[in-house]
Amino acid sequence: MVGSMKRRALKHGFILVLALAAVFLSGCRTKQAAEASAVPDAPAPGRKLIIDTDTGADDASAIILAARSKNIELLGVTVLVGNVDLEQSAKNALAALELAGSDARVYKGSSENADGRTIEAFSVFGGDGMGDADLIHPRRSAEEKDAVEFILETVRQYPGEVEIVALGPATNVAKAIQRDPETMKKTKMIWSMGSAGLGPGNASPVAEFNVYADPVAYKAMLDSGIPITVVGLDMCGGEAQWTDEQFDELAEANEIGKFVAASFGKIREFYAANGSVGSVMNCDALAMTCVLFPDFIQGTIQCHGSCITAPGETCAQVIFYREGFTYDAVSNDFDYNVTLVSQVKKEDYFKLYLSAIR
Ligand SMILES: [Ca+2]
Repeated sequence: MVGSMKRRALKHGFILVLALAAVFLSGCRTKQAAEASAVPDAPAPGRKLIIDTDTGADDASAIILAARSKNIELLGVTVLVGNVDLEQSAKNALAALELAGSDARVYKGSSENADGRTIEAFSVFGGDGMGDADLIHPRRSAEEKDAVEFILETVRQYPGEVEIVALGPATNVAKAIQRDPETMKKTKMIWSMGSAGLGPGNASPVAEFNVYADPVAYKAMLDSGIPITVVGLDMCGGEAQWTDEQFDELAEANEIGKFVAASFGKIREFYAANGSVGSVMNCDALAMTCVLFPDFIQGTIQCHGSCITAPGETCAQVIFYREGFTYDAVSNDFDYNVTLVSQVKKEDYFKLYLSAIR
Protein backbone atom coordinates (compact mmCIF):
# COMPACT_ATOMS: atom_id res chain seq x y z
CA MET A 1 0.00 0.00 0.00
CA VAL A 2 2.80 2.35 0.84
CA GLY A 3 4.40 1.55 -2.47
CA SER A 4 1.26 2.32 -4.41
CA MET A 5 0.79 5.54 -2.45
CA LYS A 6 4.31 6.55 -3.22
CA ARG A 7 3.80 5.82 -6.84
CA ARG A 8 0.73 7.93 -6.93
CA ALA A 9 2.53 10.72 -5.18
CA LEU A 10 5.39 10.46 -7.53
CA LYS A 11 3.09 10.39 -10.46
CA HIS A 12 1.43 13.60 -9.51
CA GLY A 13 4.72 15.20 -8.67
CA PHE A 14 6.10 13.97 -11.88
CA ILE A 15 3.18 15.20 -13.81
CA LEU A 16 3.95 18.66 -12.64
CA VAL A 17 7.57 18.21 -13.39
CA LEU A 18 6.85 16.85 -16.81
CA ALA A 19 4.92 19.86 -17.88
CA LEU A 20 7.99 21.98 -17.41
CA ALA A 21 10.39 19.42 -18.66
CA ALA A 22 8.58 18.93 -21.90
CA VAL A 23 9.21 22.49 -22.73
CA PHE A 24 12.87 21.93 -22.27
CA LEU A 25 13.42 18.66 -23.87
CA SER A 26 12.85 19.15 -27.51
CA GLY A 27 16.38 19.58 -28.04
CA CYS A 28 18.43 22.11 -26.49
CA ARG A 29 22.02 21.46 -26.75
CA THR A 30 22.91 24.83 -28.09
CA LYS A 31 23.25 27.98 -26.10
CA GLN A 32 20.42 30.13 -27.17
CA ALA A 33 19.82 30.82 -23.55
CA ALA A 34 22.10 33.75 -23.84
CA GLU A 35 19.77 35.23 -26.41
CA ALA A 36 16.76 35.03 -24.16
CA SER A 37 15.71 38.04 -22.18
CA ALA A 38 15.91 37.90 -18.41
CA VAL A 39 12.94 37.43 -16.13
CA PRO A 40 11.14 40.78 -16.10
CA ASP A 41 10.10 42.77 -13.09
CA ALA A 42 11.64 40.58 -10.45
CA PRO A 43 11.81 42.65 -7.28
CA ALA A 44 14.54 43.37 -4.81
CA PRO A 45 17.71 43.12 -6.86
CA GLY A 46 20.43 41.29 -5.05
CA ARG A 47 18.33 38.64 -3.38
CA LYS A 48 20.46 35.59 -2.67
CA LEU A 49 18.99 32.19 -3.49
CA ILE A 50 19.96 28.57 -2.95
CA ILE A 51 17.83 26.03 -4.79
CA ASP A 52 17.48 22.64 -3.10
CA THR A 53 16.14 20.12 -5.58
CA ASP A 54 15.44 16.47 -6.43
CA THR A 55 15.89 17.40 -10.05
CA GLY A 56 13.16 16.06 -12.26
CA ALA A 57 11.75 17.92 -15.24
CA ASP A 58 9.67 20.34 -13.19
CA ASP A 59 12.62 21.13 -10.94
CA ALA A 60 14.79 21.72 -14.01
CA SER A 61 12.26 24.16 -15.41
CA ALA A 62 12.28 26.02 -12.09
CA ILE A 63 16.09 26.12 -12.00
CA ILE A 64 16.09 27.63 -15.48
CA LEU A 65 13.55 30.25 -14.44
CA ALA A 66 15.78 31.35 -11.56
CA ALA A 67 18.95 31.17 -13.62
CA ARG A 68 17.42 33.48 -16.22
CA SER A 69 16.56 36.12 -13.63
CA LYS A 70 18.81 39.18 -13.52
CA ASN A 71 17.58 40.26 -10.14
CA ILE A 72 18.57 37.34 -7.99
CA GLU A 73 21.94 35.88 -7.23
CA LEU A 74 21.87 32.12 -7.50
CA LEU A 75 24.49 31.16 -4.94
CA GLY A 76 24.31 27.44 -5.62
CA VAL A 77 22.10 24.43 -6.22
CA THR A 78 21.98 21.60 -3.71
CA VAL A 79 20.57 18.30 -4.88
CA LEU A 80 19.16 15.19 -3.27
CA VAL A 81 17.31 12.00 -4.02
CA GLY A 82 13.58 12.20 -4.74
CA ASN A 83 12.18 12.21 -8.23
CA VAL A 84 15.46 10.61 -9.30
CA ASP A 85 18.53 9.26 -7.54
CA LEU A 86 21.24 11.60 -6.27
CA GLU A 87 23.64 11.28 -9.20
CA GLN A 88 20.93 11.85 -11.78
CA SER A 89 19.59 14.74 -9.74
CA ALA A 90 23.03 16.40 -9.95
CA LYS A 91 23.37 15.81 -13.69
CA ASN A 92 19.91 17.18 -14.41
CA ALA A 93 20.58 20.32 -12.36
CA LEU A 94 23.90 20.89 -14.12
CA ALA A 95 22.32 20.46 -17.53
CA ALA A 96 19.54 22.91 -16.69
CA LEU A 97 22.02 25.51 -15.40
CA GLU A 98 24.26 25.19 -18.44
CA LEU A 99 21.35 25.54 -20.80
CA ALA A 100 20.28 28.71 -18.99
CA GLY A 101 23.79 30.13 -19.16
CA SER A 102 24.44 29.93 -15.40
CA ASP A 103 27.74 29.08 -13.74
CA ALA A 104 26.09 28.32 -10.40
CA ARG A 105 27.67 25.31 -8.74
CA VAL A 106 25.93 22.09 -7.77
CA TYR A 107 26.44 20.32 -4.45
CA LYS A 108 25.32 16.76 -3.74
CA GLY A 109 23.46 16.00 -0.54
CA SER A 110 21.20 13.23 0.65
CA SER A 111 20.88 9.87 -1.07
CA GLU A 112 18.35 8.62 1.46
CA ASN A 113 15.79 10.18 3.76
CA ALA A 114 16.05 11.05 7.45
CA ASP A 115 14.93 7.57 8.48
CA GLY A 116 17.68 5.99 6.44
CA ARG A 117 15.27 4.74 3.83
CA THR A 118 16.19 4.89 0.20
CA ILE A 119 13.41 6.77 -1.45
CA GLU A 120 11.85 4.91 -4.28
CA ALA A 121 13.06 6.60 -7.43
CA PHE A 122 10.02 5.89 -9.53
CA SER A 123 9.46 8.65 -11.97
CA VAL A 124 6.65 9.39 -14.34
CA PHE A 125 9.16 11.79 -15.84
CA GLY A 126 11.08 8.93 -17.35
CA GLY A 127 14.08 7.00 -16.08
CA ASP A 128 16.31 10.07 -16.14
CA GLY A 129 13.60 12.31 -14.71
CA MET A 130 13.77 14.36 -17.89
CA GLY A 131 11.57 12.47 -20.29
CA ASP A 132 14.25 10.01 -21.47
CA ALA A 133 14.81 12.35 -24.40
CA ASP A 134 18.62 12.27 -24.42
CA LEU A 135 18.76 15.82 -23.08
CA ILE A 136 21.23 15.44 -20.25
CA HIS A 137 24.85 16.00 -21.27
CA PRO A 138 26.35 18.35 -18.68
CA ARG A 139 29.90 19.52 -19.27
CA ARG A 140 30.51 20.24 -15.60
CA SER A 141 30.43 17.98 -12.55
CA ALA A 142 29.09 18.49 -9.05
CA GLU A 143 31.43 19.98 -6.43
CA GLU A 144 33.25 17.90 -3.84
CA LYS A 145 31.76 19.90 -0.98
CA ASP A 146 28.72 18.38 0.67
CA ALA A 147 25.38 20.11 0.09
CA VAL A 148 24.62 20.50 3.79
CA GLU A 149 28.01 22.08 4.47
CA PHE A 150 27.51 24.42 1.52
CA ILE A 151 24.15 25.55 2.88
CA LEU A 152 25.58 26.22 6.33
CA GLU A 153 28.68 28.03 5.05
CA THR A 154 26.55 30.21 2.81
CA VAL A 155 24.10 31.19 5.55
CA ARG A 156 27.04 32.01 7.83
CA GLN A 157 28.53 34.16 5.09
CA TYR A 158 25.28 36.06 4.46
CA PRO A 159 23.33 35.99 7.73
CA GLY A 160 19.72 37.10 7.27
CA GLU A 161 20.04 37.24 3.49
CA VAL A 162 19.82 33.73 2.08
CA GLU A 163 16.53 32.37 0.75
CA ILE A 164 16.35 28.62 0.18
CA VAL A 165 13.91 27.41 -2.45
CA ALA A 166 13.17 23.79 -1.55
CA LEU A 167 11.72 21.89 -4.51
CA GLY A 168 12.16 18.34 -3.23
CA PRO A 169 12.01 16.42 0.05
CA ALA A 170 13.28 18.43 3.04
CA THR A 171 16.13 16.05 3.87
CA ASN A 172 19.07 18.36 3.08
CA VAL A 173 17.45 21.27 4.89
CA ALA A 174 16.66 19.13 7.94
CA LYS A 175 20.24 17.89 8.11
CA ALA A 176 21.52 21.44 8.05
CA ILE A 177 19.10 22.34 10.85
CA GLN A 178 20.19 19.32 12.85
CA ARG A 179 23.89 20.09 12.36
CA ASP A 180 23.72 23.80 13.22
CA PRO A 181 20.26 25.06 14.18
CA GLU A 182 21.48 28.51 15.26
CA THR A 183 23.08 29.17 11.91
CA MET A 184 19.99 28.00 10.06
CA LYS A 185 17.85 30.43 12.05
CA LYS A 186 19.72 33.13 10.16
CA THR A 187 18.14 31.95 6.90
CA LYS A 188 15.96 34.75 5.57
CA MET A 189 13.24 32.46 4.19
CA ILE A 190 12.64 28.89 3.14
CA TRP A 191 10.26 28.65 0.20
CA SER A 192 8.84 25.14 0.21
CA MET A 193 7.05 23.48 -2.67
CA GLY A 194 5.48 20.95 -0.38
CA SER A 195 2.30 19.64 1.18
CA ALA A 196 -1.17 19.45 -0.29
CA GLY A 197 -1.88 22.98 0.94
CA LEU A 198 -5.58 23.11 1.72
CA GLY A 199 -6.47 20.54 -0.94
CA PRO A 200 -6.03 16.80 -1.55
CA GLY A 201 -2.65 15.08 -1.74
CA ASN A 202 -1.03 13.07 -4.48
CA ALA A 203 1.09 10.57 -2.55
CA SER A 204 -2.02 9.73 -0.57
CA PRO A 205 -5.39 11.44 -0.22
CA VAL A 206 -3.81 13.74 2.36
CA ALA A 207 -0.08 13.73 1.61
CA GLU A 208 2.02 15.35 -1.11
CA PHE A 209 5.08 13.61 -2.52
CA ASN A 210 7.87 15.85 -1.20
CA VAL A 211 6.54 15.56 2.34
CA TYR A 212 5.72 11.88 1.94
CA ALA A 213 9.29 11.16 0.83
CA ASP A 214 10.61 12.44 4.16
CA PRO A 215 7.97 13.50 6.70
CA VAL A 216 10.49 13.52 9.56
CA ALA A 217 12.60 16.05 7.72
CA TYR A 218 9.59 18.15 6.79
CA LYS A 219 8.51 18.28 10.42
CA ALA A 220 12.02 19.32 11.48
CA MET A 221 11.91 22.13 8.93
CA LEU A 222 8.49 23.35 10.07
CA ASP A 223 9.51 23.25 13.72
CA SER A 224 12.87 24.97 13.17
CA GLY A 225 11.84 28.56 13.79
CA ILE A 226 13.02 29.59 10.32
CA PRO A 227 10.52 31.72 8.36
CA ILE A 228 8.80 29.40 5.86
CA THR A 229 6.51 30.11 2.94
CA VAL A 230 4.69 27.03 1.63
CA VAL A 231 3.34 26.60 -1.88
CA GLY A 232 1.15 23.51 -1.84
CA LEU A 233 -0.36 21.31 -4.52
CA ASP A 234 -3.62 23.21 -4.34
CA MET A 235 -1.99 26.16 -6.13
CA CYS A 236 -0.90 24.09 -9.13
CA GLY A 237 -4.06 22.71 -10.72
CA GLY A 238 -6.78 24.08 -12.94
CA GLU A 239 -5.84 27.15 -14.92
CA ALA A 240 -2.23 26.87 -13.76
CA GLN A 241 -1.75 23.64 -15.69
CA TRP A 242 0.19 23.85 -18.92
CA THR A 243 -1.81 22.79 -21.96
CA ASP A 244 -0.78 20.94 -25.08
CA GLU A 245 -0.97 24.20 -27.01
CA GLN A 246 1.30 25.89 -24.50
CA PHE A 247 3.84 23.11 -24.80
CA ASP A 248 3.81 23.72 -28.54
CA GLU A 249 4.50 27.40 -27.86
CA LEU A 250 7.40 26.49 -25.64
CA ALA A 251 8.87 24.10 -28.17
CA GLU A 252 8.72 26.82 -30.81
CA ALA A 253 10.08 29.59 -28.58
CA ASN A 254 13.79 28.74 -28.44
CA GLU A 255 16.20 26.03 -27.36
CA ILE A 256 15.26 26.41 -23.69
CA GLY A 257 11.62 26.01 -24.54
CA LYS A 258 12.36 22.94 -26.62
CA PHE A 259 14.30 21.44 -23.74
CA VAL A 260 11.52 22.03 -21.22
CA ALA A 261 8.87 20.76 -23.60
CA ALA A 262 10.83 17.60 -24.36
CA SER A 263 11.57 16.93 -20.69
CA PHE A 264 7.84 16.86 -19.98
CA GLY A 265 7.08 14.30 -22.68
CA LYS A 266 6.80 11.31 -20.36
CA ILE A 267 4.73 13.22 -17.83
CA ARG A 268 2.27 14.24 -20.47
CA GLU A 269 2.02 10.63 -21.61
CA PHE A 270 1.44 9.59 -18.03
CA TYR A 271 -1.30 12.14 -17.49
CA ALA A 272 -3.01 11.15 -20.70
CA ALA A 273 -2.80 7.45 -19.85
CA ASN A 274 -4.44 8.19 -16.51
CA GLY A 275 -7.39 10.08 -17.88
CA SER A 276 -6.09 13.64 -17.64
CA VAL A 277 -5.82 14.75 -21.24
CA GLY A 278 -4.63 18.09 -22.47
CA SER A 279 -2.74 19.64 -19.57
CA VAL A 280 -0.32 18.89 -16.74
CA MET A 281 0.83 20.50 -13.52
CA ASN A 282 4.23 22.07 -12.98
CA CYS A 283 4.45 22.84 -9.27
CA ASP A 284 8.18 23.53 -8.97
CA ALA A 285 8.27 26.30 -11.54
CA LEU A 286 5.06 27.69 -10.06
CA ALA A 287 6.72 27.84 -6.66
CA MET A 288 9.71 29.58 -8.26
CA THR A 289 7.32 32.04 -9.88
CA CYS A 290 6.02 32.88 -6.41
CA VAL A 291 9.60 33.51 -5.29
CA LEU A 292 10.55 35.70 -8.24
CA PHE A 293 7.29 37.57 -8.85
CA PRO A 294 5.66 38.62 -5.56
CA ASP A 295 2.68 40.09 -7.42
CA PHE A 296 1.94 36.61 -8.70
CA ILE A 297 0.85 35.77 -5.16
CA GLN A 298 -2.69 37.01 -4.54
CA GLY A 299 -3.29 35.69 -1.07
CA THR A 300 -1.55 34.12 1.92
CA ILE A 301 -2.69 32.69 5.23
CA GLN A 302 -0.55 32.70 8.35
CA CYS A 303 -0.70 29.24 9.86
CA HIS A 304 0.76 26.77 12.26
CA GLY A 305 1.90 23.85 10.10
CA SER A 306 1.98 20.46 11.78
CA CYS A 307 3.41 17.47 9.88
CA ILE A 308 2.22 13.99 10.79
CA THR A 309 5.16 11.58 11.00
CA ALA A 310 3.53 8.53 12.60
CA PRO A 311 3.03 5.60 10.20
CA GLY A 312 -0.48 5.12 8.93
CA GLU A 313 -3.04 6.61 6.63
CA THR A 314 -2.33 10.20 7.62
CA CYS A 315 1.46 9.94 7.48
CA ALA A 316 2.99 13.05 5.86
CA GLN A 317 -0.21 15.04 6.05
CA VAL A 318 0.49 18.65 6.94
CA ILE A 319 -2.28 20.20 9.02
CA PHE A 320 -2.57 23.97 8.82
CA TYR A 321 -4.07 25.77 11.82
CA ARG A 322 -5.08 29.26 10.73
CA GLU A 323 -4.07 32.28 12.72
CA GLY A 324 -7.09 34.24 13.90
CA PHE A 325 -9.39 31.22 13.92
CA THR A 326 -10.40 29.89 17.31
CA TYR A 327 -10.65 26.13 17.22
CA ASP A 328 -13.27 24.70 19.57
CA ALA A 329 -11.61 21.47 20.58
CA VAL A 330 -7.85 22.01 20.43
CA SER A 331 -5.37 24.38 21.97
CA ASN A 332 -5.06 27.66 20.15
CA ASP A 333 -1.66 28.42 21.60
CA PHE A 334 0.20 27.98 18.35
CA ASP A 335 3.44 29.16 16.88
CA TYR A 336 2.28 30.47 13.51
CA ASN A 337 5.33 29.23 11.70
CA VAL A 338 4.13 29.09 8.09
CA THR A 339 2.98 31.59 5.50
CA LEU A 340 0.76 29.46 3.29
CA VAL A 341 0.21 30.72 -0.23
CA SER A 342 -3.55 30.50 -0.73
CA GLN A 343 -4.11 32.22 -4.07
CA VAL A 344 -1.96 32.91 -7.14
CA LYS A 345 -2.58 34.44 -10.56
CA LYS A 346 -2.88 31.09 -12.25
CA GLU A 347 -3.82 32.69 -15.55
CA ASP A 348 -0.48 34.50 -15.68
CA TYR A 349 1.73 31.54 -14.87
CA PHE A 350 2.55 30.23 -18.32
CA LYS A 351 2.84 33.71 -19.81
CA LEU A 352 5.37 34.65 -17.16
CA TYR A 353 7.35 31.51 -17.77
CA LEU A 354 7.43 31.94 -21.52
CA SER A 355 8.45 35.56 -21.16
CA ALA A 356 11.21 34.65 -18.75
CA ILE A 357 12.90 32.13 -21.02
CA ARG A 358 12.76 34.30 -24.11
CA1 LIG B 1 10.89 18.47 -7.19
